[in-house]
Amino acid sequence: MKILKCVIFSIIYCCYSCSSEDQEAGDGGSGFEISLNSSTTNPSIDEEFTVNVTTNETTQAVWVSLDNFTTGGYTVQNLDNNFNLRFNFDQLGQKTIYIRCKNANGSVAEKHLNINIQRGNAIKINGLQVISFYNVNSSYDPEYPNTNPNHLADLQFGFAKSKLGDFLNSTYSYRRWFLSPIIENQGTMTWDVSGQNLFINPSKSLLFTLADIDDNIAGADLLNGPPDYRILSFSNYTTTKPNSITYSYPEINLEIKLNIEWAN
Ligand SMILES: [Ca+2]
Ligand SMILES: [Ca+2]
Ligand SMILES: [Ca+2]
Repeated sequence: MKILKCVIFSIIYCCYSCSSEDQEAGDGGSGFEISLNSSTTNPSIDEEFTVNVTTNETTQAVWVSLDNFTTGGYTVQNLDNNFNLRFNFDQLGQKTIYIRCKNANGSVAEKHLNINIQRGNAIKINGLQVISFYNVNSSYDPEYPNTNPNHLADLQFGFAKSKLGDFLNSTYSYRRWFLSPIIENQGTMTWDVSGQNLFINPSKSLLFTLADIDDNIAGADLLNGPPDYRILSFSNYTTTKPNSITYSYPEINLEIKLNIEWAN
């Protein structure tokens, strides 16, 4: 459980960057050709879809990019000349998927396609209120005396959403999705996130964390873990579609309320 705790904390609170293996674009013009065929051009929020890639020669490395190859790099893998890439997105509107393949001779072929992501039946999370948490009103910053309000917890919540791990396989894992602003010394314990476009398909679950922040890093888990997270589900509410859902965990004195907008 200790390892899991570290993993979840890393997902939510640590920044990491991916390094590129190979930024070389190649010169093309070799007769190596690529064509793309998407299973849909209008996927819904969180919907998995595939882009089928066919090439006239075996692909040995592929670079999938959402920013015209500004970031990322090749994944080296013998992919034959017909393979599928998998995607799911959770931001509305148009997105361009760029795909660059390299053959055994190092020749490069690339194409891109546009998709337009629809809301579908996704809900939108507009707000979160922490009604109570483990040891609320007690000292999380003991460097301050109990007579000083600074001794109270500085709250930051995190959401992680189950997403595809990479383009080449269908493994899902929880990945950091949203990290809230910090509310110092308990404050209002209420966040308006209506401007953050937090859309999620209600069949998906959400991983929730709550921490006391000290100098911009997580100092204490406010869920008294392990586990240092709770999984929030929406599946019991898809018929009644309430504007808010309260989740209670009496064993850790946690009570939170989500404000939700349902799709029409
Ligand atoms: Ca602290
Ligand atoms: Ca404090
Ligand atoms: Ca603190």
